[in-house]
Amino acid sequence: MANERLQHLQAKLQTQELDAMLVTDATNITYLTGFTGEESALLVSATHAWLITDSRFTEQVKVEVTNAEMVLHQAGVLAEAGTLATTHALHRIGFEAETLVYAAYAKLPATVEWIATTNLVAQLREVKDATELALIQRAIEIAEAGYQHVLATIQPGMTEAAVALDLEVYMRQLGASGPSFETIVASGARSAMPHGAATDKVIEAGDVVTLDWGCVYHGYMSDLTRTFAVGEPDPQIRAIYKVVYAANARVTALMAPGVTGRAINDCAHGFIDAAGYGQYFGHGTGHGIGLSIHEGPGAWGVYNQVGQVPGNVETNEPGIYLPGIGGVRIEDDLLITADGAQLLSTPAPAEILVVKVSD
Ligand SMILES: [Mn+2]
Repeated sequence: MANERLQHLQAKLQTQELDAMLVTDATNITYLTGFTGEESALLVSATHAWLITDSRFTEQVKVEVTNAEMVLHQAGVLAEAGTLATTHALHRIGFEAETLVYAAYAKLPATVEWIATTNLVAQLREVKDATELALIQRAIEIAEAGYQHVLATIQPGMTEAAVALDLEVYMRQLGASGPSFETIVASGARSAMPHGAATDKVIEAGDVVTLDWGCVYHGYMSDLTRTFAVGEPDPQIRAIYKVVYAANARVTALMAPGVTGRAINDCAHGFIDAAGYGQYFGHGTGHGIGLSIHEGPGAWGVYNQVGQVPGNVETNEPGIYLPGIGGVRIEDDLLITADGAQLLSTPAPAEILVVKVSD
């Protein structure tokens, strides 16, 4: 699998008129070689790949990497890339403009013509292969098992932070290496904060709870949101839940190859606008997931005119947030297929789920 990925990048070198590509983004290196260490670089020519690293990672490279030659640097990763370029007559080398910081750029050896490139590896990562899809699916299953555990245990008196910790421990027990981002548990009026990370606020009877969470499984991430209530919620919460549920369902029905990010975003925003809640839905409608929690085909903002393609894995996450009252968001993970989209997560209920408060 890793060899195929490397070949896809090598095919791009020709169209970019590059002799080689210097990959410094750690996640991109993982994608191309399987290497999970840090502070290393991957130099890829048309016919060869060198993983430039140091003695801390010698044994790890032997276990993880089969498609690149290990080179241990003495004077720094970038200096070593320059030495390899001279030895192998590589003159025009691309670097990753999004992630190479200026201080590193200033250290690139002057013996090479360095060409800024954008998204070369990121674009490859947008289309998931079978191995990746299986890992994402497992990351979703573990997250959903964690959610069932939360529903079975959450009660008034628990803090948001206690719920988050309990969820994260549960997911790790099932094989996750950790949460895919800081778990959001936003209860009561705090649920009107779209990214309200868990605090020491105590959950009370009648609180709506927005849980936005996911886990990492063998490097791959899930990202889900469910909104439920602990005891009977405010009627306005019940009402906006139905609107968000319908907006989410419309997006799922629309998602297919060729549909642009903008069209998807317009679908969710148009529906919520028409229901009268447009001013309470400020964020985009979704994003790609994979080795990163936010990746291509890009946040679905109004400027995204790129059509979806089969193999994209994306979130669908409309929401409505009423200041002082609370918010609702429903987020699913979907795979773009040949003729539509396949829901990878378990569908949310059409009416808000109410956890019974025990006596
Ligand atoms: Mn998300």
